[in-house]
Amino acid sequence: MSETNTPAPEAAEAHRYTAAMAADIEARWQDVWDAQGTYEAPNPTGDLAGDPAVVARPKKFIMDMFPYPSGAGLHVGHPLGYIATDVYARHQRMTGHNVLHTLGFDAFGLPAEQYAVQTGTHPRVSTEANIENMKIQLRRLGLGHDKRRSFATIDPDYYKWTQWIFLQIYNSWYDADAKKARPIADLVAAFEDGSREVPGGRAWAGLTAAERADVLNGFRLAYSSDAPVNWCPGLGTVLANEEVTADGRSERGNFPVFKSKLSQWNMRITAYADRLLDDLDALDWPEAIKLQQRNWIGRSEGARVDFALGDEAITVFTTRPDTLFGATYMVLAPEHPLVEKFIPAAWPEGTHDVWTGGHATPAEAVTAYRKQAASKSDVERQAEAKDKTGVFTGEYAINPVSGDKVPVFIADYVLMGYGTGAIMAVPAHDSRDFEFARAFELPMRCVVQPSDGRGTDPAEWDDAFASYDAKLVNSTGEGITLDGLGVVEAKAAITEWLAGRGIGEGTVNFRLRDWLFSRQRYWGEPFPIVYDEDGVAHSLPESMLPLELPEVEDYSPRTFEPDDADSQPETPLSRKADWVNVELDLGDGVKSYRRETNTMPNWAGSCWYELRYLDPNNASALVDPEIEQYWMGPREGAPHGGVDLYVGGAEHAVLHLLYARFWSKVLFDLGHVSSAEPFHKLFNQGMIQAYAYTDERGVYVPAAEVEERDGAYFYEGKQVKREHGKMGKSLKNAVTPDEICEEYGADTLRLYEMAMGPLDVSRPWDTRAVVGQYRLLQRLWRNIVDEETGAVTVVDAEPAEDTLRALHKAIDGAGADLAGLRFNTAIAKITELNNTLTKAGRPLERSVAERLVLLVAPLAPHIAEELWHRLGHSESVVHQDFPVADPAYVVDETVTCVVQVKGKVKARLEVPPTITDADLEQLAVTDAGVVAALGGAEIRKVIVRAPKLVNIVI
Ligand code: ANZ
Repeated sequence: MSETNTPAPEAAEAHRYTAAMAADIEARWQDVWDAQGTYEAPNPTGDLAGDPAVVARPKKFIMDMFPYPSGAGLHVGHPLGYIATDVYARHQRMTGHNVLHTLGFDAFGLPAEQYAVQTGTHPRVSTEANIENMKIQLRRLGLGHDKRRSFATIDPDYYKWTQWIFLQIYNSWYDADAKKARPIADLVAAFEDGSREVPGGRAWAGLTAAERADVLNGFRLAYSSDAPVNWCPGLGTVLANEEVTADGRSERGNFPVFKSKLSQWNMRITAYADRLLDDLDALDWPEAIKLQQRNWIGRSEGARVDFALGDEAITVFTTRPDTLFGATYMVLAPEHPLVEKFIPAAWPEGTHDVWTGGHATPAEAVTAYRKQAASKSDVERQAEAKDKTGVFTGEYAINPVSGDKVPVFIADYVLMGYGTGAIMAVPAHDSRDFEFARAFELPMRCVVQPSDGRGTDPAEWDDAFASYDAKLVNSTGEGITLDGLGVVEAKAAITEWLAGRGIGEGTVNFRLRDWLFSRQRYWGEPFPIVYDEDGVAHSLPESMLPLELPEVEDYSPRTFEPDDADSQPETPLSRKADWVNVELDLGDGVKSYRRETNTMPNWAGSCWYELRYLDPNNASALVDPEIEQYWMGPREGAPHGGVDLYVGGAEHAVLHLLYARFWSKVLFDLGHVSSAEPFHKLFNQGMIQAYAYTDERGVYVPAAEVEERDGAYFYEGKQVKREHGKMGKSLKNAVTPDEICEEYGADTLRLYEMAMGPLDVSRPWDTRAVVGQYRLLQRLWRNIVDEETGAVTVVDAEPAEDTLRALHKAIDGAGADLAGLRFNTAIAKITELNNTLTKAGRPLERSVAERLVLLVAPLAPHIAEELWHRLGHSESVVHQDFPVADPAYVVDETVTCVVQVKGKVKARLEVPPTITDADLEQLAVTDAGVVAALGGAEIRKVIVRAPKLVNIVI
């Protein structure tokens, strides 16, 4: 590293591209762009309407996953995606598109609330300060955002519409016949006129208001339920499964956690399971993300089968009804409600010791086991490696096809929330059942002939035989045999047999659960819901939106004695009595109501933000339909519509991306938008990783102060160990974009981040490598500006052939790379061109210099704008046309093609190596020498072997 990057004081370098020069250029052009609204994208109508000629261009809506404005600000890992979309957006603008690119802030959330609890600062105050800070950091990067369209999800003008959408969802139901959401009023009308039966067969007219509300709650797409949740009195809040430890305590604080039935809001996303799955096919998303969504939705085709137990029937869900003859026992989820109904007073004669868990009676065993199971999360219960536990209920059911008596167990590997909460266990062919049967010494029966060479006695196996690719055996019963059938045929045959007897049917099951939508938090959107004196929920009319968050003194939920299981959460909003208790006229006179005091989860605001970018100031609709149609509507290649490019991290595969798809579909069904999908094309950028260093105690030391000597690393003179990790505060290895901008300028930072590797691959940050891109910009500058005088050195002359070849090759390659998000290879091609021009050692011709600047413009917009103006232009480089390659100069070599007539060589043609057969044939048959050789004879056949041979038969 011989070159220094601090500005040199000598006059000789006064016009050199240095960090100081970059800082000046960048600040200057950022001001000009803001003042001139350079990045403003016109809408076809409304307050952001603009130049119809621009609106008439093909549109491109390019988006980033918007940031949460954290107090720590940005490190260089954050803007990777923002720079990538910006480069892409700039290239699209230069290739004739009306480009919408902006960035807002996802600003509700826990960190601001926790900070408020600790410091007393209102979350709005700290969040807005963080947003301001982040805006300064982002502006410095020269991102071409339409700033008129930016907002934060905490703006009342924005969350008014989040609440409005909640009401749309609340006031609709899913019509399974029409396969779409419809207004709840349609359902009420159908109940009233009897065209649809009220559940339970009662007459609508005979129901009280509370009963009607209850019935409708069972249909609404946003509904309240008393689902058991993890209640932690010591923390005063409910917790997600992931926040509870294996022994049933809170991860934070180690307090006991209880399953408690609390009234919570839910979204009926399960109604859309099929459509969420089907519509994935037409989306241009990474396959890995589609797969994650498919697995999360988890569509399983199988059957329900009834097993008789006395007068009761236990219904199981199975994906393998073909293995019914192999079902040698049953398992119910510990919470299964049927269990109470049938447990006998005493263990039946001959009960195996290991089945009882050492308990004196089935009732005692069940109670003890339930308690143990309640303290585990679903994830833990299903963990593959876990030892299988369970206990016998003391009862037997009847296998409907073999007639065998099968013992009924409860065990925590069966979940209440999936299928029917009961399974038929087929230990020979299901690995979980196999392990359980081993542990409890239960019989196993092989009913699928193993195709891997092992025998049919499961007692000799090490694991279950689970393959689908085999034939059924041991499966003959009264009036049915499956023996010899393949799995697929056997499934169909047994399902039909069961259905014929009314003891089973084919069914589809989904893993997807409804979305728990309320939180006991302050810093979120209030629900536009009030309860009347009978506890019946009512929605607020649109005229009362936004329902703003009230000011409170205390932002934290109330906590209780840690073991006070009967306590109830007290949300921060519930303490604000004058806000909670209101007198309202909801259309039937002024009455007293109580407001809902939960708030929405932080996912709500990101479920629809793409729509608000389109029409951010619209006071009468979430978005004007014409504007929505223009930017988002269905089009060729995107049958469900959606954003043209959405870039963000792969960690959002199932939460945000699924929720946003769900809201889109509801809004689409209700006719508010023309797009049924929010994001047509998704791209996951890689992560910027960074080296971290630990001392001999394993403690992280500041990475910036570590020195390298001969491949070893030293901090304060002592050797430290280098490892690879995420960038951030905790590993003491964060590098801020501001530092890099300071040292080299934003254009260098942009180039470095884009040059590090393919966009979707994670890459290690290396501050010492940044200078490489800085030097590229310095050479670019030197190719156009005299460093001593500052004069532009270009000449008005025709470029030489070799220069044109280098130029057009770079234009061709880099242009395709920019359009294909291959920014690293685009930079490599531009670098090569710039080096070639430097080496030529002669002044650049103006036409070459200009095209070089245009090539660089999407990647390093500030220096490009400066050079463009110095080259004598007064218009911004941002809206210039991207150069177009002349194909004649793109192919660097030609190949010689021989043309034969009657087997004799009659011509040699110099052709591009990529010529097509058709073009080559055309060239050959019109070549003067060939025409002469043909002498007017009729051509019978032309054999073309492009690019080397043409053989003409006459
Ligand atoms: C018998 C059987 C035989 C099964 C066999 C599998 C293989 P997916 O594909 O994920 O939908 N199951 C059903 N309900 C369950 C619950 N509530 N908790 C835990 N396991 C449950 O899985 C469906 C299979 O998982 C079902 O098919 C059932 O086991 C089990 F050779 O039934 B199977």
